[in-house]
Amino acid sequence: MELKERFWQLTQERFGRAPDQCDDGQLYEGLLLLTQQMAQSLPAPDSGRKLYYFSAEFLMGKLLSNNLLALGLYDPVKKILSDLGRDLGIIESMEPEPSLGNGGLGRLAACFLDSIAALGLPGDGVGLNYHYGLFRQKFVHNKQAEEPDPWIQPDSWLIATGRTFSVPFGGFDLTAVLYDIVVPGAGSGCANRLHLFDVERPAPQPWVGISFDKEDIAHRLTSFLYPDDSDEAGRRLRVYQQYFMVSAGAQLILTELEERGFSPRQLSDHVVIQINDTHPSMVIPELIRLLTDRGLSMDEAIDQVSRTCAYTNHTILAEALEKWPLSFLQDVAPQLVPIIQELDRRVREDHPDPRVAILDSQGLVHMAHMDIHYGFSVNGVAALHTQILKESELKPFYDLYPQKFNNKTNGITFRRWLEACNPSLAGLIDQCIGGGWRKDPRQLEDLLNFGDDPAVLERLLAIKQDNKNQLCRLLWAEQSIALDPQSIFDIQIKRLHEYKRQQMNALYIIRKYLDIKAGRLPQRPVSVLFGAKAAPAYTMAKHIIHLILCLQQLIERDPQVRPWLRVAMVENYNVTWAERLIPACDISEQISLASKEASGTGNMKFMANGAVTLGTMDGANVEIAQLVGPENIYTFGVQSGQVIQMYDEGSYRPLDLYHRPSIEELVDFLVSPELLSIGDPACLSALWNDMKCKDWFMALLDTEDYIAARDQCVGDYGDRQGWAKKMLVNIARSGYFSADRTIQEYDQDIWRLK
Ligand code: BZD
Repeated sequence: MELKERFWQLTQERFGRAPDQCDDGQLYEGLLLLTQQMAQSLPAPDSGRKLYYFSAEFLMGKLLSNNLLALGLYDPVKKILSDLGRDLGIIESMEPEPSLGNGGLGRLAACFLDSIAALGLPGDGVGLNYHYGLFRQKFVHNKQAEEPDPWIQPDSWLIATGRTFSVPFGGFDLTAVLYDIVVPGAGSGCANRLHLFDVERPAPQPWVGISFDKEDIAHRLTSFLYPDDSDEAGRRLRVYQQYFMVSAGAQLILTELEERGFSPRQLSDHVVIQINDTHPSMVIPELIRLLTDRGLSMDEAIDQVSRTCAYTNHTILAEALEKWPLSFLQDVAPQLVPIIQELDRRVREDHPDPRVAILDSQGLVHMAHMDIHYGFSVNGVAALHTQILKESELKPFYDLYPQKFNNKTNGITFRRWLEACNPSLAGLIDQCIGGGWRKDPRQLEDLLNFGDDPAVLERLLAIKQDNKNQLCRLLWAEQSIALDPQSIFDIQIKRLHEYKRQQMNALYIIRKYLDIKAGRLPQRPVSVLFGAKAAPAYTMAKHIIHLILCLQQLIERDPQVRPWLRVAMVENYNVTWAERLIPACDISEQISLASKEASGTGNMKFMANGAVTLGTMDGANVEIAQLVGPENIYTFGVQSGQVIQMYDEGSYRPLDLYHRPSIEELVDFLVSPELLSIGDPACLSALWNDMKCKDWFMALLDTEDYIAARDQCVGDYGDRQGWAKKMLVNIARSGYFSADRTIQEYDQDIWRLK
């Protein structure tokens, strides 16, 4: 049946009316069903070995456009709608965004699923179906407030499979119900699945504190995605969530293995499990348990699992490396405890070095250590990150198992992050080099032939201007934020964390504010945009949001400053906002303390959309700098080796830096009468004090260098031709960061699926 007929039939059946009589919500639902049906009819890729990508987070973003693109239906559907006088953009905006992730790690998992399916590789995601994703962020009195974000509607991308698994917790069992989201592969003609487990839940209870009984756990288990630093009760619930996910996931794997006609003894021949950070690490002891239940000896089970599991590390921040008290595990999954003890015993027998033990002297289980000993691959997510893992963070492990370590520099899907979010730029690229880059983003390099073509450079600038105009309209319509579209758009969007140093960006804003007040006008008007959620319990991060919002208000009220400098923090920053902000960006802020940002992926998205990076030599910025050359990126700051040395020696003294007049003036502005009259003195002085005396992520160390580099960048922006050429080189060299390339490397070096 023709697409159009099919759509008519569908809305008739569903709503008793033809599409031209449907409202926007009905059209959205109709398209959802249509897309869903077509995606479901695609076969799974041919399976040799099958990958299961285990992750506590999948930050998928809205799916309608992406799925339409993958199925080759985007243009036909757009045409059908426009013939009806309707706009696909408006219909899409009806879709709620599922926010099942904190940040980069969750978004990476989503990009990977997209690429795995597009490459026609057999690989499913395994995760949890949180009913409320990460909180919805509101700004109240210049502070972040959190609200639950219920995203599941009666019609959604979730398909009830009817499959269930029983998960045994200490003292009771819970039933895991499996929902699937179909992941159609662009151009591959096949589809994979994202498996999300949900708990069968009793009726809501009036909660008075957490009791950790069966009803209480059942009710809470898949309610919330816990932010990366929750309290004791939150941490304990996270262990319940993790075990629930891996136990149900491991049972699914063994069931599918059997359905494919293989025995549990053949697990590693037919299955590979990628463990996305340590959140799913309990899959190792759980699989060992399930295999021994099915008749394998302990030796055989350990051998199978060790040849099946591979681990990805996403951070060197000590506080983010999971260590669970054995007593938690004793409560949650007592059946795992003897297995973990046995794994620890075997490690100690072979390697007496206490630094590589699984269980430490305080009774903590080091999840990453278990992954490294009992997995066959360990990878970092950018060249520098992997080097730091080998040379310092995980050195004792690298000395034991050099062959297990490998690098997989992150990537992004260009289908969402260029084709879908920046159609005008995609169109210009097609005109210049043809459409081959859509399948193979490395072909973007052909754009380099147009580096001296004034017409192409003009078009690049015009498209950027157009995207900025569009963003201004949206910001005004949705958040009452007014910006000058002719100003430079300087953007920092990412989770709020001290190591990402949004506070250093704020110091630059203060520098410019003071200059303007003193009559020293900047070279040209700049708009500084932020988007960031802070974990609800992360006090210092919330203080930084408060500082930024106070600066925003201070400047907004000041007619002398406003024409030259604006600050705007987007409320409830999410994937959808990223898709609007990135195409409109001139300067991409990637200013983490060198060594601390494992990779970054926002940096790659900005680059692909023609923004120029202002960044430290950290994470994948290092690779960006190599690709584009020094004239097309602005780097600054102390190098990672020196930073690591300062931490080792404990030699960093922020107070000494603070006493430099150029810095003291900026930091002291936090507690100036201007700011105190707007903000909360307790928050601002706590932040002021921390910056001077602690400054754990060394913002003051790089402040002067940062200000100089940023001024240089703002100055160079004035040479429009020169700037356009930098944009072009960035776009042209961004193809390396395609997630398709990353996934091909995972497949070649780790998974070996075909
Ligand atoms: O993973 C991020 C890193 O910080 C980035 O540098 C990197 O690019 C991406 C992808 O590899 N890590 C996270 O996003 N981590 C979390 O979101 C997280 C969530 C829960 C608990 C701990 C960390």
